[in-house]
Amino acid sequence: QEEVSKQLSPRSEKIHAVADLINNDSTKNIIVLTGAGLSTAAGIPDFRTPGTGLYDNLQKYNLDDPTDIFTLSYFKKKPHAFFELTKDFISKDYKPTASHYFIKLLEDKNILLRNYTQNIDALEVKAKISADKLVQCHGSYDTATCLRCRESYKDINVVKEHLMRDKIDIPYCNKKEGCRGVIKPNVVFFGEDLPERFVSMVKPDCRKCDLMIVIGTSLTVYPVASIPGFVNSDCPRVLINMDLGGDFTKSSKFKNDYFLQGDINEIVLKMCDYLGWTQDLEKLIRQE
Ligand code: CNA
Repeated sequence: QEEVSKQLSPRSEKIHAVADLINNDSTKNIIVLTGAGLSTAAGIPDFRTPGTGLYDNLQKYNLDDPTDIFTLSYFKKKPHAFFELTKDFISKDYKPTASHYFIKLLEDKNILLRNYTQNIDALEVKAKISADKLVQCHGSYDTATCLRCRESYKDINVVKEHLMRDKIDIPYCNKKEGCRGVIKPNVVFFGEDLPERFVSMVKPDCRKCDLMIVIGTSLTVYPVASIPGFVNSDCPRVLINMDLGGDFTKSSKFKNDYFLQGDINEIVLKMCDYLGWTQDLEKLIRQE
């Protein structure tokens, strides 16, 4: 904490210092690691913000622990809670935030190596970040798998149709005679393996990374929370978040850490203003 705060001069100076790093000619391979905080401005609650976070608002499900709702053993016994939450989520048309488009802008400027996202809302896809530039570390709702026969459902509408009925109808598999396994969207639950794409890409990407920008995550869910620690020790790292988290607090190895504390969109818009990117950003937003 002390080490990080030493670098913290008045906020706009810090924002400008980070913007200068982004704009530096030698910066060519930026990794942006994102979490649920990126999408709160779109109206999607995160997990852990006291009061508004999902973990403080699951009373109706009578869970022993709020993480049960994303735990495989619980889901196998009681899939209703997760599907009710999913129904609520898929019935709304959430829009990407300005900060999602900022990541797209980094791609357009040819300096985005990759966006590793923990989010399952696919707002990165809506913001048109290319599939090649995106790693959805915790999966997505786009596809689903039968938990019994492991057959893949490439069309998530099979699940959606069941959920959108008046009373939630659990989607059961009919690919093989008599299977009747529950069809689970391919979002990664606690204790499940992360997608192969994450496993194979994360370390090589981090070796190439020359600027790590972490946005809107408490850095508590592993292995993703380890990503900022995989970059070379001379790589500058930036955390844009309400609170400090992960190894940004006790970074002995990393000497170039920046903590931009505050509201994500506010900070990103100030950064774009300083970079002279505001018009480009607005153009992307308008193209929505
Ligand atoms: P988290 O633990 O809830 O942390 C979110 C962080 O963002 C917290 O530190 C907040 O203080 C911070 N934050 C929230 N809003 C803002 C804001 N406007 N400005 C600045 N900071 C803000 O969530 P993590 O992403 O760290 O946890 C990983 C989980 C959350 C992943 O498995 C996700 O799948 C899961 N999740 C995803 C979504 C989504 O897809 N939108 C929503 C809720 C949870």
